[in-house]
Amino acid sequence: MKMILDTLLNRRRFLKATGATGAAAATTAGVGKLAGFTAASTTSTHVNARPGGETRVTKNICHQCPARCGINVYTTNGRVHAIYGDPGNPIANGKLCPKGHLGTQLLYDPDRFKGPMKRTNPNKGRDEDPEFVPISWDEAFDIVAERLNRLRERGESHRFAHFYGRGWGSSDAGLYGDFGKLYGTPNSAIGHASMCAEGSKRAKRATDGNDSYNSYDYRNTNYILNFGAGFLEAFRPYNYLMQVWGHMRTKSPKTRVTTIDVRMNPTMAASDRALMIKPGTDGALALAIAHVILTEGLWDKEFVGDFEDGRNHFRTGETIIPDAFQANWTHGLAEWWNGELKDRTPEWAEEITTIPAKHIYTVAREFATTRPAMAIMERGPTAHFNGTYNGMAVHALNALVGSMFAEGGLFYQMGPSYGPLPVSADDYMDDYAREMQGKHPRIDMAGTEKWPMAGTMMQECAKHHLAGDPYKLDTAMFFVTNPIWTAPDPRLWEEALKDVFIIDTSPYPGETAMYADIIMPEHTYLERLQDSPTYPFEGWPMAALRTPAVDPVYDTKHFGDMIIEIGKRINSPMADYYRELGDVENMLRHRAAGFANDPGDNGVNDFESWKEKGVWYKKPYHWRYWRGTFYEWDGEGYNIEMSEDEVKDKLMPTASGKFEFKSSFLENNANYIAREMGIAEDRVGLIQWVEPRHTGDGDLHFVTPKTPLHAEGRSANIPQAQAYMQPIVGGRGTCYLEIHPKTAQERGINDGDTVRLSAQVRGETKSILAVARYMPGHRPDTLVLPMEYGHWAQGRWATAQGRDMKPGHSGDLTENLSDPISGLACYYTAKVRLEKA
Ligand SMILES: Nc1nc2c(c(=O)[nH]1)N[C@H]1C(S)=C(S)[C@@H](COP(=O)(O)OP(=O)(O)OC[C@H]3O[C@@H](n4cnc5c(=O)[nH]c(N)nc54)[C@H](O)[C@@H]3O)O[C@H]1N2
Ligand SMILES: Nc1nc2c(c(=O)[nH]1)N[C@H]1C(S)=C(S)[C@@H](COP(=O)(O)OP(=O)(O)OC[C@H]3O[C@@H](n4cnc5c(=O)[nH]c(N)nc54)[C@H](O)[C@@H]3O)O[C@H]1N2
Ligand code: SF4
Ligand SMILES: [Mo]
Repeated sequence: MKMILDTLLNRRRFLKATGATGAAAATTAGVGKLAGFTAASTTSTHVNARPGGETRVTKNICHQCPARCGINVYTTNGRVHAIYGDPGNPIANGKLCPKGHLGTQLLYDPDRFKGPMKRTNPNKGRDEDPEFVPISWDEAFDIVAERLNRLRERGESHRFAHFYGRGWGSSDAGLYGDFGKLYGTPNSAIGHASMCAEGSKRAKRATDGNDSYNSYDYRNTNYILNFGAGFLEAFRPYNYLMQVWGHMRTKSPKTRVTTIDVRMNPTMAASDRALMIKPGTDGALALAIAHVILTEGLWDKEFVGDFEDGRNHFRTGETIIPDAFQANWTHGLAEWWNGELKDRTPEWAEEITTIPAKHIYTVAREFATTRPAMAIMERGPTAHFNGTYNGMAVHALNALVGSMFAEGGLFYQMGPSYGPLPVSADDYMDDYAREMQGKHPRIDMAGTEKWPMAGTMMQECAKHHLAGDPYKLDTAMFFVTNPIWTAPDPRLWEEALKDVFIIDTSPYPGETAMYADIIMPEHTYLERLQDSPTYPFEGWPMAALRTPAVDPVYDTKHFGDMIIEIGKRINSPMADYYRELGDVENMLRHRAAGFANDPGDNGVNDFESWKEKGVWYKKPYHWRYWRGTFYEWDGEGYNIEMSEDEVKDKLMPTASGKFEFKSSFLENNANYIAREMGIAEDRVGLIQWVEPRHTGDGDLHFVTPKTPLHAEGRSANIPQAQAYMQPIVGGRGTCYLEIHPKTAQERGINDGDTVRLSAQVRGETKSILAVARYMPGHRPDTLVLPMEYGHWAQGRWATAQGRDMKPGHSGDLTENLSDPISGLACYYTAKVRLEKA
């Protein structure tokens, strides 16, 4: 295997594509760029003799995680040599996380693709050399367009799919919807959200009506109850969270933090209280906390409502008379109490979560009496079969303490004042495109009776393709996603993608690229022009812009321009649409035109000033809840009192217009939930305890968290990132399986031993190897292996078996099971067996 990879990486692609063979010499563009690059390096030798040669600073956005920090990129004589946080960017504030600086390694990664290529070996597999040969961009676009035109002629355009992951903004992922509509496929695009963090979004959709992650007013909060969010290593925006952590922990009063996790991560180590929970049981804990808040009369009466007689009638085990409770901004509390919560005592929760009841009482009282307080969560509680219900129970705590839209509480992110595009896709639809609308389901079946509440189900696509149900894919184009490695049970994807024509746009030789028929390498983020409205942050709108720091190092293109170029070649009116759209820069100029009427706080009012400052933003947030009433900003203060209808329309778009403890969203799908989750139909709306379903058939829980140097699946080929991968246990240049010493010793495993982890996947035993590292801080029943490892492609450092053994890929032990409601893949729900190898 290693030999084949070396061959792949070093001989064929590099030598050919860099122009060392005759074939490459034909691709003039590639060679030209490369020659330019070499010349620049030569010049820099000359310039080095004059210290302080020309340095240019360009504004960009880091692409290594969804935080989207604004960066200043320092380029001297055509070479990027430094990246710092942009002091003018409100997320970065001049700072970066440890990964931000490593952008130069991604730009100058020696394993990058040097230009477009096509596959000449028809056989696909881990051990097959794709035998790529360089082609021109025109040839690449023509090959793809010809396929797409042929599909359209045959009435099979739905068999083309776009897959994407970390794409942002109107200039790349934003192009998908119109492409699908004009071309005639429901599969533009299948996003990776169901393999990421969709659970917390759906929990919010089901309770407060917003299908979104929250924005948070951390600066003003006094208590954080953190359910399984890696606040100091992953949760977004990571860099900013570290900054605001400093503020929260030094202000007066100091923000108290209680962390609920299954292992001693940096966040838990830095918190005031640690609750070491059994995986998949956060819902039980949150319900018990709610139970204490109600029985002890600690809820926020102005937000939630109160008993008519002003007395507290919530008593453990006793129902209340529904009419006796007068709800205010909430819906269904009496039914929730009577149907679920009255029995959910801390003593009950102790049995399920293993957290002592007395700690649950303490935390519940602390949380409810230290205001403002918020309960936050991410993949910990949600990447399980019961994830949406767990998440709803956590989010309900925010309603109980009156934190929705309150100072020191939670909001929803506003969008930027973008201008419209110069053309509207609706004007370019032909009869065929109209006919295709709604004709076929998506290949992932999201939004159908199979997954009615899921927005996307990428992890299902391989299975569906193999079964030909709902149909077989013909052609697929990938953009910053690599499910053949990152999906649960990725080997199924290796099977599935063998007979699909694959177009990969990765600049790097990842696993998808090894299966690709056409390589259309994208610019890295330091080489491209791209917009990005902020990921949910403090609520007020913000949109950053990335500008190229250097000319493209190789013969690459912007993904948005690839879509436009393909669109222009489709035999339909859509070709005209894309000709009118022009290119990415033209689109962004139209977007920026919207700033003229709404200049940013930093003066940004057009494309040029956006480019210069790198970010447009406009404070403050427009809405605020204060002691029973919602207010809207009038330009000077939160002075406009909102009606119930306005609150429903703008802030809590549920059926009731209130925060729902009894979810109408779930009740609308009662039949499905009852069938899939075994819950009585008349109970599905209640926030409730649902047993997790663990996969793998082992005896030890298995989690694969993100570490600070970890950039999803993308940092594995950065040796500098690998060098500090596990700050707590000292994983250097490798990655250890973190294991409680007691658990290890019971199995005769010493610190440093090689171990075998096994799990049942699709009825078969699958195993990976890893090196054990004692970690007494973790739960003894839980094994921890960060997911970055076990690549079989992606570059020389990602695959090399260095000094220490690199572990296998955690995904190989992860069954493809999803939360039926959110569709989120249950990455944290496997149970595995462990033995000395
Ligand atoms: N450094 C870094 N930051 C990132 C990323 C990255 O790759 N690197 N990726 C970004 C992406 S794509 C995402 S989706 C987010 C994810 O952000 P998070 O969800 O915050 O990160 P994770 O590490 O997936 O999971 C958080 C924690 O859940 C814990 N956990 C597992 N099971 C349970 C459980 O049952 N209950 C509880 N309470 N905890 C549990 C894990 O031990 C882990 O500490 O991070 C983003 N930020
Ligand atoms: N076992 C296990 N698996 C997991 C998780 C887990 O906890 N455990 N976590 C999951 C989570 S939260 C997420 S978000 C997913 C992420 O999984 P994916 O969506 O697959 O994303 P990545 O692995 O980060 O990157 C995918 C590809 O993008 C390519 N790429 C990098 N930069 C660029 C670029 O600038 N342009 C283009 N076009 N391509 C680029 C890379 O080469 C890589 O092949 O993984 C999930 N997978
Ligand atoms: S938190 Fe780090 S990796 Fe994420 S965008 Fe910011 S600097 Fe980049
Ligand atoms: Mo993610």
